[in-house]
Amino acid sequence: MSKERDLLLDKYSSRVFKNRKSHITQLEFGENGDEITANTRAIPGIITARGCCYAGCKGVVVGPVKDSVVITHGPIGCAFYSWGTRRNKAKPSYEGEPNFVPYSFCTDMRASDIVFGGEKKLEEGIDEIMELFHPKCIFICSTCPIGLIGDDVQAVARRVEEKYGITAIGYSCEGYKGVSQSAGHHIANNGLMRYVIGKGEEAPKGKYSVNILGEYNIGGDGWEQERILKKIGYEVVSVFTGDGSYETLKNSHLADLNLVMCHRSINYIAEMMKTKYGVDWLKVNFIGVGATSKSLRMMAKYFNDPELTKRTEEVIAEELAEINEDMEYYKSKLKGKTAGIFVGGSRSHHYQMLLRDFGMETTIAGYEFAHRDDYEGRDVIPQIKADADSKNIEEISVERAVGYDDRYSVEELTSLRNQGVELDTYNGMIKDMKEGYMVVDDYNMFETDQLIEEYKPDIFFSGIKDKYAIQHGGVVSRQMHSYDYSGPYAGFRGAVNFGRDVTMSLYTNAWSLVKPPWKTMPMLEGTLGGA
Ligand code: CFM
Ligand code: HCA
Repeated sequence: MSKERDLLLDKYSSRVFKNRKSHITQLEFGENGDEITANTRAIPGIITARGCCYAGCKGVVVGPVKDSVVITHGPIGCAFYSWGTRRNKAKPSYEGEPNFVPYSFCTDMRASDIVFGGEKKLEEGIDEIMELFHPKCIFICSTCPIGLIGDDVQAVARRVEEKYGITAIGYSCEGYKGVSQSAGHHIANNGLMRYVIGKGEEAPKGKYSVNILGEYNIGGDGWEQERILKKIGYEVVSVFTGDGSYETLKNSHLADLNLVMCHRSINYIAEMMKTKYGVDWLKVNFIGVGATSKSLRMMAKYFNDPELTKRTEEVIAEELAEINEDMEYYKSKLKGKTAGIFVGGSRSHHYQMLLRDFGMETTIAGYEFAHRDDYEGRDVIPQIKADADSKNIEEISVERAVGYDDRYSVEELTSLRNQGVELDTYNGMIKDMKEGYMVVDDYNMFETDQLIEEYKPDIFFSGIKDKYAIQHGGVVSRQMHSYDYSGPYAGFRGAVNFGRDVTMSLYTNAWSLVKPPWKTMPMLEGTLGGA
C-alpha cells in the first residue's frame, strides 16, 4: 500500500479500516482499472460531509420549482435548516408568474402531532396555502418522524388533488431513507415522472428544442447556459429544475433532446423519458470553456444540420473572442497550481475540466455520495429502463438508489453486454486524473486534514461544513456548492468569474498568516473509531 494511502488509514481501528480502505484509491491505471466502493452506508459518527434523503428530494430536486409550493411535513427545524441555503436562483419568467422559492412552508409537527398523527394538520396547512397562494402544484416532503408514525402523505395528496383540481405529490422522502441525498433524488424525480412530465400539450415552436436536466441554477449557472443555447438558436423547453416551473416541466416530453448536466441527481430520468416518450439524451458539461465547446459541438452533431453546425462554430468563436484576454490573464496566474476537489455527486468531475482550462491539476478528489459509475466510468445498465411503466416505481428506484450500481462486477456487465443488453458508457472521474493521485469516496474531516497535509494542494474546493476548518489550517478553500455567494461559473462568462475568484483567493496572503492552535500546541494522540 502506498505511503499516502497508509496515512489516511493507519489511525483507524480495524473495523473502520476495513470499511474505509475500499473507499480510498490511489490511482494506478493497471490492467484491471482502478475500483472504488461507493454509495454505501457512512460509518456512524465519522463526520461525513453527506446530507439526507429529504435534502436530496426537497432541497435539491423539487425545491427550485418556482411556481409550486413545497411543504415540509415534519418538525420546524427541518424546514428552517433547508430554507434558502442552496442558492438555486429563480425569478418570474413573465409578469404575474409566482415565485415561491424564497418561502418556507412547514406543518411544524409537535410532540402531540407525533402521538396522534399529523395528516389533519397537513391538510389544514394545505388549505391555508391554497387560500393564500393558490399554486397549481404542491409537493409534500416528509421528514424522518413521518415515516415512523405512518402518516399517509400520498393519500393526503390525492385528497388535495380532488378538492382543488391541482397537482399534489406526496413524497415519502424521510431523511433516513437510503444512504445519502441520492435516494431523495430518485424519489423526487420518480414523482415528477409520474405526475408532471407528460401532462402538458404545448409543443415547442423552435426547430431544435432541448431540456436541461440536472441544472439547478446555482449562482445563475442555468441562465448562462440558456443564454448560449438561445444565441445558437435552440429553444429551451424546460430546466430540471433550476428556475424551473411546473408549467414548463409538464411539456418537457415534447422536446427533441435532453441534455444531462448533473451526472448524478437525474441521469435515470433521461433514460425513463427515452423509454416512455422517445426523447434522446446526451450527457453534457457546461463547466469549463473546453467542456462547454465540446458539449455544444456534440449537440450540433446530434441534430446533424450544417446550418446549426455553422452557427455553433460562430457562437463558440464569438464567445471565445469575448473572454480570451481575461482567460489568458487568469491562466498566467494559475498555471501549475494544484487543487483538491470534494463535492456532492457530479461537480468534482465537471470542475476538473474548468481547472484544466487554467492549467491547474487536481491531485486529490472525491464525492460525497456518487455511485461507482461516477468514479470509474465503467459500463452500467441504464438503470430504470423497465421502471418507466412499473407500478411500483418508487420502491424499485429507492432500492436501486441504495446499491444497484454496486451489484454488478465488470465481468457480469461484460456478460450482459454479450447477451445484447444495451449498456451506456459513463465518463467517470478517474480516467481524467493521473497515476498516484488520490480518489476518496464519502470523505470525512479527518481524511480531509490528512490529504491536505500529504498532497499540499494550493487550493481546496469543498462544502460549507469543511471550508472553515480547512482555512483555519492555512489552506484557502472555495465553496463549490453555492460558490461563496459568487457565480455563475458555467459556460464561457462563468469561466472568467471562476478564474477571477480563484486568483483572488490564491493571491491573498491571509492564509499563510494563519497559525492554528494544533500547529503550536501539543496534540492528543489516539485511535479513531474505538480501540
Ligand atoms: Fe448534481 Fe448539484 Fe452535484 Fe447534486 Fe448537491 Fe448541488 Fe452538489 Mo450541493 S444536484 S450531484 S445533490 S451537481 S446540492 S447543485 S452542489 S452536493 S455536486
Ligand atoms: C445538500 C445541499 C448542499 C449542501 C452543501 C454543503 C448544497 O446536500 O443538502 O453542506 O456544503 O449544495 O447546498 O449540497
